[in-house]
Amino acid sequence: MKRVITYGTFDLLHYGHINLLRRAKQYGDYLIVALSTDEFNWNEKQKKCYFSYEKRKQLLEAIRYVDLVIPEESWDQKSRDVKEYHVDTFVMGDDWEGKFDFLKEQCEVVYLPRTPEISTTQIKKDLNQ
Ligand code: C2G
Repeated sequence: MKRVITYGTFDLLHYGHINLLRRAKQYGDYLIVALSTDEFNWNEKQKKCYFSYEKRKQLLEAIRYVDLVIPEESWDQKSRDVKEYHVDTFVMGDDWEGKFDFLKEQCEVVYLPRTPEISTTQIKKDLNQ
């Protein structure tokens, strides 16, 4: 079984996220999503999520491409996760291009083109108009 992992906040889940998850799953048979906790988002990304970790987890678990959701609590857990979950392929959107190349010693690293013209930030801006 080929195992894939990806990381993110996935707040205000949208089709850009789904496109990423669908393509990530094509690299294997089992897709793990490491979902940023509320604390990690606030402390490390200065992001205030609209939906709580539990709600965002519930949404992700309902997606056909997703097999397991685990918490992302720190920037430096990736290497440990790759080992612990026997990951073959690490996938991220290409806004992170090159940032996680250190994982190449442990697994395949793939950066996928982001879906244009959609982001949680843009959604929030549009709703405020
Ligand atoms: N994404 C995408 N296209 C978009 C928006 C997002 O492909 N239009 C991808 C991002 O590149 C990322 C994933 O969807 O791979 C999740 O996006 P975010 O929730 O914004 O994730 P981010 O805040 O970048 O967190 O340790 C890594 C971080 O947790 C990544």
